[in-house]
Amino acid sequence: MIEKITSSQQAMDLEAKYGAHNYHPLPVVLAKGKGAKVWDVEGKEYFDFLSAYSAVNQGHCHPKIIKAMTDQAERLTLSSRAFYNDALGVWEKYVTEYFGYDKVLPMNSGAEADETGLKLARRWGVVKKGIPNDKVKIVCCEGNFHGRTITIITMSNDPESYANYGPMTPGFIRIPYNDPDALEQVLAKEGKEIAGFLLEPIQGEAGVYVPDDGYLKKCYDICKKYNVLFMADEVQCGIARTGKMLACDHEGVRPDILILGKALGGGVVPVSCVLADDDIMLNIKPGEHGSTFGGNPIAARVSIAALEVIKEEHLMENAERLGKIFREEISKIKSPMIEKVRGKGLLNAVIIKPKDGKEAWDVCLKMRDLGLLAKPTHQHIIRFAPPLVITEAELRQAIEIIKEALKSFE
Ligand code: IF1
Repeated sequence: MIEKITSSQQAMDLEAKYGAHNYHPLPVVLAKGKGAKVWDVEGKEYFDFLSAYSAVNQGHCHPKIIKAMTDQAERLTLSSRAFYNDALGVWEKYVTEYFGYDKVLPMNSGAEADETGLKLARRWGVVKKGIPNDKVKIVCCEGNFHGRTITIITMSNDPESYANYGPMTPGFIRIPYNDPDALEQVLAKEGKEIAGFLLEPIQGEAGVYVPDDGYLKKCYDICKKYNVLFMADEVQCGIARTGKMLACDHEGVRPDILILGKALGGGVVPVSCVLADDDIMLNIKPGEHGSTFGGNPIAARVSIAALEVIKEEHLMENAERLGKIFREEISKIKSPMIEKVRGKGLLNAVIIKPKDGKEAWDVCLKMRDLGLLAKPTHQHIIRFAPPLVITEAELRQAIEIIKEALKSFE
């Protein structure tokens, strides 16, 4: 029998009883979304300040993106890559010109795109750099988050991500983030067997850790010096989120391997991809990598619309301008619970100092009651990342809610 949801509690009870317990969601049940707002089952309105971890940059249910999906869905939803379809090539041309690369490999989730980037780098290392197949290595960073597969959690130093999942994948070296000397040292020592350096230009899960100015460029130059590929995971900080199309654009760095996901699909369908030039991309031959849904017609049409919206609605500029207002206004709040605010564009986080046993989770519950949804990462950090379509008026209303929530703990 298919249940009809008439209350939030009913929905939460169903998930508790029948769903895996691999999340601890904030107790709110969303039923509708539009732009920067969402509504729960009872019709209460909230500002969405998580944007599904930056997948909904274009705002919930953007009409242009929804139309692209429904138009295609009535014609052809899936061809697989066993045959061609009349949408994939159109998207491939559009997205390679949009970001300035020779080729693109379409996948679905961010993790799949990161895995694809790792395979492309290792394959290039073996075939083009001449690294012995069983020796090829990738350098990654402390505090990284690149997804949840067993190879990807191998790179993690967060036990919540990797503990008790059995043996890890060989071939990774982890160095401190925001430390170009650490990269220089490891490449000087082992560079001959290293194919790539994978990093997030801003570490999202680590709590919106923005590295020092110049860090990306220094690392890029060090990678060039040792013939190592610079691999940027822009799954979360890309697609205009930080006020530039890519977070790497703040330093004029062009990654050798660019990994995209989340908002690439406008928060409507899973679309991810890897962009690279021929020298890297064409080492994977037909039949050596793929995915059932990767590059499907709906994903292709939705992603074109999602990227058009970013430019048509000047969402980069909006993120840059409103992000500055957000950080300025939050910094003015006199609250013993605000330790620090940091971020770039509309990817921001507030570090919360616990007070009288109340911490970030309690602040998020209070903000929920007042009409704003956000969630803590690593216990004391609240990420604030609204859809990039948010208006200045909405942002200022949201800031008032944050102020009121913090004030309630005084
Ligand atoms: C969860 C975190 C954020 C990502 C970067 C790849 C991926 C992600 C930089 C993988 C995904 C999501 C996954 C989601 C929560 C969220 C998250 F808290 F897990 F770490 F945003 F910070 N690269 N991040 O941020 O993309 O396979 O999920 O499409 O797993 O709980 P995905």
